[in-house]
Amino acid sequence: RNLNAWTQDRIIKSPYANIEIPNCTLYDYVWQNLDKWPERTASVCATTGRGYTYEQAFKLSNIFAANLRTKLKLKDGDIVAVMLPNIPDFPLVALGIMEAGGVVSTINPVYTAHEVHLQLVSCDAKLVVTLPETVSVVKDALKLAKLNIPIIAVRTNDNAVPEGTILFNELTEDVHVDKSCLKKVRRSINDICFLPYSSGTTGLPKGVELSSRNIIANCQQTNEPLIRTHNETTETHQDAVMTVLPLFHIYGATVMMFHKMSQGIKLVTLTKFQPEDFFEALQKYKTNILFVAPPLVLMMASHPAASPDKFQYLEAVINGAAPLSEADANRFLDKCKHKLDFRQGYGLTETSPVVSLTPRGLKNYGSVGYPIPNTELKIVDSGMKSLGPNEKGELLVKGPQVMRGYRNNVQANTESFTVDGWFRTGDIAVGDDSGMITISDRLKELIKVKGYQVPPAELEAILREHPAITDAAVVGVPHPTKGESPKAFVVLRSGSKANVKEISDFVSGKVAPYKRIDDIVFIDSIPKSSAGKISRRVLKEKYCK
Ligand code: 4UV
Repeated sequence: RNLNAWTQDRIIKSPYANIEIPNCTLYDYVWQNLDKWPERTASVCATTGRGYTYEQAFKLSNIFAANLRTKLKLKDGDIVAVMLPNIPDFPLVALGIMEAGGVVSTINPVYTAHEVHLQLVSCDAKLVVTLPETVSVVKDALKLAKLNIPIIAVRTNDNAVPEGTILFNELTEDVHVDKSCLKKVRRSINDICFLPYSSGTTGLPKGVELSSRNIIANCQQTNEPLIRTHNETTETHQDAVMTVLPLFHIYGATVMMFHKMSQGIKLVTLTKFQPEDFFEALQKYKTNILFVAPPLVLMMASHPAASPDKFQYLEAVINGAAPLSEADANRFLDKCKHKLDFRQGYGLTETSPVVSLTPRGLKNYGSVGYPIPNTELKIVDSGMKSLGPNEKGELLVKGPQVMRGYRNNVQANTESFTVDGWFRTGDIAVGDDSGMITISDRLKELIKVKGYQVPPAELEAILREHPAITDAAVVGVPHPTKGESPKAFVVLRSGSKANVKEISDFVSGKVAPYKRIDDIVFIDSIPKSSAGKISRRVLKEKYCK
């Protein structure tokens, strides 16, 4: 490993040798080794034990793809919204859509109709896949969006299926479907296959255009022997990864699903998070790899049911999605009676997601490690001048995992990339002499609650819809278990009366539970820059100390 990471131009090079990116679609990449492990479990539900072997998953997903083309007339490049929790069918749905030439746009299954409709309109979805339990939310969203597109329901139990939906299970069981239609699919490595949503540095959530090349590159980059977190699947060994973090988020999708399936690993899916079920499943399925976000680390360190035996099979635990303190990492590690490979990854939806990862054995838990192969970093000041070792500034990234751009958003793309092609992360970082990165702050507006994105602009738009409110601003404030929580500042229309509860309920009716605002302060005016931008720093300094 080359630790002379800094170049004369103050670019931090990856210490690892470059990797090759195979020229294929993500769909082909994930299934490329299928014949090595057809009988191994691909995915299994942690609570019911329902699941699929690799061969079953491939076959059913393939039939689903053919039905999407023939019965539902899906065309190359069509967007399919997937609003599902972690279920063993998730990879069959996602890969089937890709095989049929479609693009998967994932939606958080706890979203309200208001949130779902915004994404359906923005991505111009041609189909929605969801659970029977969330069909009514999707129907309400379609009404709000004035859209009339088919809904496919994935049945996971004996519950009734709402009217007007197509059963996923029927689309995977029709073995007589003509598969020749799949030969007509024309998707290449540079076409988008995945369209998750992220607010980026500012504004509302935007579609992040990820190509097969972006995601395949990220899988290959994290296969590097010094940083990989998995073992090889062999005749006698199969790793099991616990997918407790959501598969709709890029961390779950690439790191836990696409990458791990390309390596023949078992996905243990947890649909509904209950600490006791989670601990039991860790032990029952002998889960040896676990990806976490800071609130989960805190919970594992402190929950009464978290006895050391629950963690006995864990070999690698990787934290990402939000900052974790060394003290919290150690609190969890003290609970485990055996030696664990504890790592920290850093990345963004826009970078497929992994940018950096700590190498095996590195005990600096506050750091996010070195840039992964084929990745270059730069740290710049506010005037975009490159900084050197031990100087704090905004982190910029170049690499094959960086998105093509935000969908239909020239302005956001111009703001997010420098003229010479560096992607601006909006995070404040520092690199030491060896090129090891520590994330120290966030420059961008984004709030992260339990690792989930909460874009202030989205909450501000909702607050401004309230009849008693003329102006509003939202900032993130530190929270002991969630990492951050949103705090709102509102200016009431003169003569109007509205109390904290009324406003809080108004917002809660439109957003997912983790975006709710309980902390509301009434002020006379929102401080703004001369260009009319909200001065969030001023609000934080004045009211959040
Ligand atoms: O777009 P997003 O919601 O994406 C993520 C990605 C999480 C990842 C990525 C690669 C990994 O290997 C992994 O373990 C987890 O969350 O949010 C992107 C923003 O989240 C913050 C940072 O502000 C990003 O711009 N963030 C992500 N990872 C870290 C982090 C981290 N390890 N430490 C501090 N902040």
